[in-house]
This record gives sequence, C-alpha cells and structure tokens, in this order.
Amino acid sequence: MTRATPSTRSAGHLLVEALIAQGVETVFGVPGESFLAVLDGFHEHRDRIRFVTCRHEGGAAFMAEAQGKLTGRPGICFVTRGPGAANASIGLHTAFQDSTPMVLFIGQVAGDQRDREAFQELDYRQVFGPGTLGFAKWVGEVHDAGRLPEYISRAFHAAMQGRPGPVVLVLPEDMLASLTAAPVLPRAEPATAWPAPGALRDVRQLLLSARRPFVIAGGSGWDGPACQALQRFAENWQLPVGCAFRFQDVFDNRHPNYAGDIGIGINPALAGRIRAADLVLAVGARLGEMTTGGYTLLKAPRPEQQLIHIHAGAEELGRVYAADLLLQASMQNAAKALETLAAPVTVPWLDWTAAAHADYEASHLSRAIEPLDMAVVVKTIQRLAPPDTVYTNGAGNYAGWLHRFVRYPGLQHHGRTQLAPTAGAMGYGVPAAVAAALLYPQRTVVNLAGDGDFLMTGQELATAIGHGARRLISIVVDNGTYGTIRMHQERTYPGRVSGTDLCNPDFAALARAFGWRGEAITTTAAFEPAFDAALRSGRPTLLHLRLDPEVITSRTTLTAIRGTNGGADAPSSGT
Ligand SMILES: Cc1ncc(C[n+]2csc(CCOP(=O)(O)OP(=O)(O)O)c2C)c(N)n1
Repeated sequence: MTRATPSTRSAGHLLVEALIAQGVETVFGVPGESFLAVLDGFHEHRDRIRFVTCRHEGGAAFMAEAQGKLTGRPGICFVTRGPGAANASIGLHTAFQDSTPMVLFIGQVAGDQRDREAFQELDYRQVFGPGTLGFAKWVGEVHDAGRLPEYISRAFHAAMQGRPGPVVLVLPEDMLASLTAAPVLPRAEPATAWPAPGALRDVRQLLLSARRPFVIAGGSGWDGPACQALQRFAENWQLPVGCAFRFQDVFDNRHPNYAGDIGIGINPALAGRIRAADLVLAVGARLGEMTTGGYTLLKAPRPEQQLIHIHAGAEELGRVYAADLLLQASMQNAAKALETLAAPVTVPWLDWTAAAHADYEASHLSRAIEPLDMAVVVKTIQRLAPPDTVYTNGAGNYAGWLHRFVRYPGLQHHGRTQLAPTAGAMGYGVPAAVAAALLYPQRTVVNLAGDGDFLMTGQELATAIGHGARRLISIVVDNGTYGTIRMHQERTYPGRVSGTDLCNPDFAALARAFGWRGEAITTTAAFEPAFDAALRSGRPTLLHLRLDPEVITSRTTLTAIRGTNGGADAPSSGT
C-alpha cells in the first residue's frame, strides 16, 4: 500500500495534526512565545481542535488532568518554559499521584541557546524526570522535527500503559519552526496485561477459604464495562466493596454490596471492618497512605489480613505490602476475569456483607446543624441535580461533606462523576469543573470548594465564561479559615491559632464581576431555591455559603476537637 506523503509544514503544525490523529479535540493551556508555531497550528486546524486559553498554568494543567480522568485518554496541556512550567507543576504532580494519563507540552529555548541559562531556561529532565518520583513518568525533549511523531506516539503510550500517569514533552522553539514532511502516526491504543489463569485459580482458592473478605476497588484505568464486570463479580460472590480514596465512582454507591469510601474521615465502622477482615482483595487501588489509613488498616509491610493485590503497573505490586498474591492486569481484563470465577452456591459471609452496607447507610444519618446544614445541602444537591452530574472538589475538610453524602453512581451508568485529587491539591475543583463543563456541555457540573481552596484557582471563572460553559455551579463553603490546618492546630496546639485565619472577599460579588450569577446563602432553607434557580438558569452560578468555623468536619466540631485534644474519631487529615 502506498501512503500519501504529506507536504512540508512546520513541526508546530505537524504536532497539531498528530494530536488530531490521536483523537484530541480540546487542549488547555496558557500561550508563550516559545511555542508560537504550535499556536499557529491550532489556528490552521481550528475547525477540528480547540485551544482553551486559561488564566494560570496551574488551572490549565488541572483541566488537562480532569480531561484525562474523564476520558481515560491523555489530557493535553500546553505551557511556556520556566515560569509556565513551574506553574503547571501542581497539575503534573496531581496526575502522577492520581495515575491520570496526561501529556504536558512545554516550549523550550532554541537549541543554539541551550545550557547558557537562557531566558526562562530549565532542564525539564532534571525538574520533572522520573527520578523525582512524583512529577512525570517520562520526560522527552524533541530535537529533530522528523522524529516528532515518534515522540508523540511514545508519550501517548507511556501515559496510558501500566500505571497511567503524566508525560512531559519539551519542544525547542527552533525545532517547532523547522519544516518537515514527516507523516503522523496512528492513534495509540494501550497494550494491556491479563491475569494468568493459574493466578485466577489462586484468587478463587483464597476466596473459598475466607470468612470475612473485603474488596477495595479504585485507582485509574476503569471504564463502564469494567465497573459492570466488577459489580457482577461482587454479586456472584456476595462481597462487600469499598472504594479507595477519591475513586468513589468505581462501584455504584446505591448497590446493596457497597460499604463506603476508604479515605480521609473514613466511617469508623468501615475502618473497623477492614481491620477485622481476613482477606482483602484490592483491585486497582494503589494502597497508598490515604486508602490504608496511614498504613494502619492494612499494616505495612505485612498485613494481618490475607492480601490479594491487582494492579496495572508492575511497579506498584509489592511496593509496600508483601501480599499473598500479586496480579498484574488492566482493570478491564482483571474485572472480566474476576467475573468468570465460579462462585459457590452460598457463602458464609452474607451477614458480614449486609452489615457493611448497613454501616454505610447509617453514616448518612447526621445531627442537624443550625443555621446552615451541609449534610442537607449536599443531599439537596443530589436530589435536584441530574443523575449524570459531575461533582468536583479540591482539598479541605469541606470535601468530606461530598465524600460522605453523595451517592456516586458506578462508571457503567454515566462515566466518571467524581473529579477529586487524591494528591490533595487545593485549587483542583474549579478548573476540573470548568474542564468537565466544556467537554460535556449537556451535563451539569457541581463544584464544592473551600474558601481557601477556591481562591487558589478562582480566576478560571473567566475561562468558563470565555469558552461558553453553561451548566456549571460552584459552591464556596466559607468558614473564614484554612479549616483543615486549623483542625490539626487545635489537636496539637489547642487554642493557639497561627497562620490559618482568612480575610475573604464577597465571593458572590466576585463571581458577578466575572459574568457569573452569584448569591450568598446563610440558612439551610435558602439553599434549595437558590440551587434550583442555578440549575434552571443555564448560566454559571456561584453560591457563597457562609458557615461558622465551628463546623470543622462532617463528623466533629472545633470545640470537640479542642476539648479532647484530638477526639477519637477526628480525621487524621482533611486534605
Ligand atoms: C496547594 C495546597 N496548599 C496547601 C495545602 C495544605 N492544606 C490542606 S487543606 C488546607 C486548608 C483548606 O482550607 P479551605 O479550602 O478553606 O477548606 P476547609 O479545610 O476550611 O474546609 C490546606 C492549607 C494543600 N493541600 N494544597
């Protein structure tokens, strides 16, 4: 077969063609003079791909990360050298910790200026390289325009394969301006691992010998069919399933086998149940600090429970825990395989599973709080919002209200409905919501933000308006303090408030200045009509909830924490 040879064009144009070949329709970024040739490529192909101009590279990188979470394909971000790359680093770190596929393109000084500490020059292999264990899986720098397609194909494969994550491609300015006739490469599809048949037989044997098994599902790489298969596996074996920290939409929260989420502010009954389990089957979850209660629910390195760990990345298996069985497989392949495991006619843990779900249901009960009750607020949001609503949050104790009271449907129903940083990055929720609203204009997006959290990336309200977002509601939970840190302070240094008080703007007026609707709320009764009006308006709306700092978490008060110097059920962290 003869292939048509493309005519000569700049590498900047070739790069945009290559993104289109990868199926990319939207990219996020902040422009820089270092990648003008790429911007010109976006102009050339503007009918097929859009460049969403953001107001800060941190916001742009968060948006790309959210795109990766929503689509399962790499989210794309463009930033300029030094300052732009430094600003974007929070999004890279989030993508790394959250195992989200993403490609960050960074403009670079021209080749003939290299190594002189030229204007804004950085060595990105040093700054973000895999050796930093937390920014990028791989950093490539492209010096030859003819090889740009190879680098892009590798970047897409690397971002999606094994444990997904972020990749950085560095683009010297002169390389981008040079001419090339190189053809683009086909769309990258990730290669996946299957669990070996022998290992599956071992999973079955361990299940058959268990009395109190527990499934922890989470991590990235799930899709609708995989979540459906996981649910059938849980049904076949009548297993209780908990979702790992901020992966709450992997298993349908309305299902009778659902036991709750395992993260910050965990339901104490659920924590006790995991400790009491005799077999934990972790599917896709990385078993990091947040999902293991600081490595106490499963004691590191040798848990008291038997442990089966299934993960897509070989490097995660045996990383902390000496498990009884390790399986490397993608979530699609793992779930399909688990679904085929023949279950016995009955299992001895039916009551155990029912009790796990009953504990979850009981955690939805809460004591009334005057004058503004966050539990009622979140329950009202979910009652009124469409079932496919995407919920986003950043970091802060306020997020606990969402985690505890939203019943996230499994991915098989509406795709991802939770965008939340397992990296605990403040400022994530607003840009993630903007990305979701732009990528899925028909869906409603609700962002819950703390007053500290919101102002880290609140400028992206302009991006939402500028790019035509409509069904977007941001709810700012304003307690006048960096509440999470205040909580830690009260536990460790009671009464000695330092560095945590906030001086806040009128958030509703601020939103209106950006062209959003904005309204302040001080009572529970006022919330429902305001939220209903926001839903009906079809315009981005900010609701500013004014709360007392006393309401410090969804489970305890400031006074209670101070009085008990910590309180037994005070969460260990609110990030
Ligand atoms: C980018 C970033 N900076 C700092 C922190 C540490 N941190 C975690 S939560 C928090 C306070 C959050 O305050 P707010 O948004 O007002 O929410 P609240 O805890 O009061 O509910 C801080 C400073 C972080 N997680 N991320």
